[in-house]
Amino acid sequence: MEQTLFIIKPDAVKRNLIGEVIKRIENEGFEIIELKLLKLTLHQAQEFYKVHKSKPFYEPLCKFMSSGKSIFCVLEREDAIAHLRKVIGVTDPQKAEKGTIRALFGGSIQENIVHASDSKQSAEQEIAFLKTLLASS
Ligand code: 3AN
Repeated sequence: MEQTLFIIKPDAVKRNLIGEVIKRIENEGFEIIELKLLKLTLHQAQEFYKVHKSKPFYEPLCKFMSSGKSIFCVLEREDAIAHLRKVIGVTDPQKAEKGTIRALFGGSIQENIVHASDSKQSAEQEIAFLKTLLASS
C-alpha cells in the first residue's frame, strides 16, 4: 500500500466543498489515515511550496494557501500517488479531464481546489511536513 498527501485548499473550504471532495476520494477506495483542518501561516506555506520559489506565482500562491483553513489528509491505497493525481486532474481546471475534481470545482490555475503529491519523494516530504505541523498544533 502507498500513501500520499492530499490537501483541500482554502478556496474549497470557503465554498463548502469539503464533503463533495471527500465523497469522491472515498468512492475511489482511498483510506483516510489522517485528516486535519489547519490554517497555514505564510511562513509554513512558503516552506511547503519552496520548490516553486523561483516561479512568478510563488508569493501569490503562498498568500492564497495561508488565507484560510485547509484540510490536510494522508490517504492510502494501492498506487495512491498516481491514482490521486488522475482523480484530481491537471493543474489548470480549464484543461483538466472531464469528471476530475479540478474540472468539476476548480476556479483558476491558482485556486484549483486541491493538492496531491506528485511523486514518491514529494509524498514522503509532504507527509513529514504534515506530521511536523500536527506535532506542534
Ligand atoms: P500541481 O498542484 O498540479 O502539482 P504545481 O506543483 O505545478 O501543480 O503547482 C503548485 C500550485 O501552484 C498549483 N496547485 C497551483 O495552485 C499553483 N500554480 C501552478 N501553476 C500556476 C500558474 N501558472 N499560475 C498561478 N498559480 C499556479
